[in-house]
Parts: sequence; structure tokens; C-alpha cells
Amino acid sequence: MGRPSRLPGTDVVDQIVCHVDIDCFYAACERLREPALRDQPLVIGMGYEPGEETGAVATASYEAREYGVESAQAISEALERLPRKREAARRDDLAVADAAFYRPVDMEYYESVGAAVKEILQESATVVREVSIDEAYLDVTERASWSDIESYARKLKQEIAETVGVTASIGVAPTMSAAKVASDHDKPDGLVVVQPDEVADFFAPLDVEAVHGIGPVTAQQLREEGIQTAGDLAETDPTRLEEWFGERGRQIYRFARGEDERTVEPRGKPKSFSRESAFAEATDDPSRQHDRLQTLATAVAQRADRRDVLYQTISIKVVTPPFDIQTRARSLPGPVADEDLVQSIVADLFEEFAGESIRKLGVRVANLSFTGETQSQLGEWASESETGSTREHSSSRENSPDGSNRQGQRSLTEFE
Ligand code: TTP
Ligand code: MG
Repeated sequence: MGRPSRLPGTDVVDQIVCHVDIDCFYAACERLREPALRDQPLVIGMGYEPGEETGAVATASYEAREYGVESAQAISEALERLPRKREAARRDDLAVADAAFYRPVDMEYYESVGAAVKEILQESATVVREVSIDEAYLDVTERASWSDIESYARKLKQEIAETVGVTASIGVAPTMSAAKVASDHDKPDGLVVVQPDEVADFFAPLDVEAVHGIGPVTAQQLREEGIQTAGDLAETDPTRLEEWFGERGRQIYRFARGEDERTVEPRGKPKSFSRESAFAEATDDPSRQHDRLQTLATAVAQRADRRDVLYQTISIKVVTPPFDIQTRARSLPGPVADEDLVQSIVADLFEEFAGESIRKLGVRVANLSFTGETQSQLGEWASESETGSTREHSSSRENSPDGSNRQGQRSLTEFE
């Protein structure tokens, strides 16, 4: 197996594409740092505070979607369908069970959770195309085969759930557009594999609106022409579609037939590099702890080095039983690429944990530069340490970042 190649004599690319999309992403992030929001109707958006008038829903949890609340809806409409818990609790005519929690958008925090997911994806595939904060295409042709792709995808979902704490839906197919449709097909927590010989059967019964590139307006136009399903669209004369929609008509025709010759090409740069490793059982053996930390430091520094990346923040993550996460970060005055320095800083940061029983360790370098500017000398850095602590998968709001830009706080959320 190698990178995707065209099947002999055809236009068909021989590749395995995974499309990964996190379920109700902003809501999932809020639930990470405020576990009381789990299983509750939850709306993320702006403009719901008293005195504010306009604003839109960014996303809603699946519990809230059952009330018809959805992305891009006016917040006033969302509040009508699903009042705030706080409001419902005050009034006799509103049931608290039929009300939702509302939270404002906190992009900086969501970016840090998104970066942690992307890091796992970068490790899991040969090529990753990041398309939005919570979504990416993976070329996994070299990492799996069609016979074991389901277990590959299941492991990837599990790793995202265990490491970051959010659920992903994954679609696998031989083309990007089919993989995208497949990941949407069984949300939330979906896993849909469309084998190469199943593409036509998979598409045929789907509503035209499920086809990649077709929004509600186009879907309505198609329905008015009697084209209800992707199967109908696949059998429509493409010249008619071209008359109606121009070049895009050809494209949706091809997508509805499962034809898409694009290959997954990279875009976007990593925000950090990290490695974590759990002990089989928690250990208080200082030499095992030290060795593990040094191995992680070397792995991370070498990975950054291979990509010609400099870093300015170095941090460690220490998980003690049962699941308490502590992070310690140190920022340097300028970007460096120095394996020995990473090793000595992580050893320094770890000193305060001497004697403790440790379950898991992690090392991260962040604040990356890709241009290879001047490298700081060791003596120059007047370092600044930051600390943070939280509980794995159940960090509370009090422990979460307060929105300031301090280095250590960013590293805290990146580890969550
Ligand atoms: P999506 O992946 O489209 O939506 P989602 O993750 O909330 O829900 P799901 O994937 O389970 O259907 O978008 C990712 C995030 O982008 C979403 O959590 C919030 C933000 N977003 C907006 O702010 N406005 C929008 O109109 C949309 C669609 C998304
Ligand atoms: Mg999503």
C-alpha cells in the first residue's frame, strides 16, 4: 500500500478516506469543563442575557435539538422553544425539564480542545486536511485496509473520547464527499463505513439534501423538479442539472453518484506537539517516572525537530490517582528547538511531584514557530512558570481558564 493512486485505466482514486466531525462541538467543550451540563439541553450562543436583543445559536446539544433548536437560529427563537433553566425555575408556567442551559461562545477554549483532537488525527493518518475547528479528512490508505477499517475507526473514536473527552462521528469511504456524508449519517457517536462496492447503494435512498454541496435552497429546487433522493439525482440528465445550476450542477451530479476524484491534501499547521503515556499501574518509583518523562521529552522534541518547528512553551502533565490532572508550564522569552533544554525543563517542572504516585505523564511543546527565527540562548531565558490543576474528564468550571491570555492557562486547556 502507498499513497492513493489512480486505479489502472480509470479516474477512480484508490484511497481510504475518513471524515471526522465532533458531535455538537462547542456544547461538548462546555460539558468538558462543566460536567453538570452533560445529558442536559444546552445551547451555546450569544445574545440571550437580559438587555441583549440580537444573537444567534452557535450550536445546541442533541437534547436541545429535539426542541427544534439549531445552529444559526435567532437566539430569540431558541429561547421561545427552550427557555433558560434560570427563567423556568422562576416561573410557574414553564417546566424546568423543558428548559435549557445557555452558555456564551468561548472561542479560545474551543480552539484549544479542537487542537487536542487534531493532534490525535495528525498522529493517526498519513495526511490530514483540517476543514474547520471540529472537522477533518484523513487519508488512511497506508494505515488500514478495507477489511480492518472499522476497527481502526473505532480505535480512533475511542482515543478521542479518552484523551480529549468529546465524541466524534466518523465516516469512511473511498471518496471525500462520500466520507463526509457517511460521518453525518449516524450522528451523534456515529461510525459508518461505506465499502467501495457499496457507494451507489449507500447514496441511492438518501435525501438529496444529504449530498455534499446541496443546501436547503438547492434541495427545494430539486424536489420541485421531482428529484427527491440522491438516487434520483444520480439518474438525472447532467446537462439539465448544468442548465439549472451551472458548473455546480455537474458537481452535485457526480457527488450523488459517489464520484469524486479529489485526494486528501494537507492544510493547516499543528498548534502543539505532545506525547502522553500511562503506567500500567500507578507508580511512585522515581527512576521509572524520570525515565518515562525523559522518553516523552525526547519524542516530542524530535518530532518538532523533524518538522523544523521551534517552540516557546514547554509543559508537563501529571495524572495522579484517581484522575487528577496537574499541568506545569514554562514559557521562554523566544522560540527554541533544543532537546536537552526540553529534558531539563520537564525534569525541573516535575520536581514538585517527587514522591507522589503517578498514573500518567505527558510532555507538550507549544507556542510554535514555523519560520525558524533566532534561537534563544539558554542563559537568556527568564522563565515564567504557570500552574494548573484539574480532574481528568471532569474538570470543573472553577478550574477552567478565566479567559485571560496567560500561557499556563492555555496549556491547561490543551491537555483536557
Ligand atoms: P458543526 O460540526 O457543523 O456542528 P456541531 O459540531 O455543533 O454539531 P454536529 O457536528 O454534531 O452536527 O460545527 C462545529 C461548530 O461550529 C459548532 O459546535 C458551533 C460552530 N458553528 C457556528 O458557530 N455556527 C453555525 O452555524 C454552525 C453550523 C456551526
Ligand atoms: Mg461537529
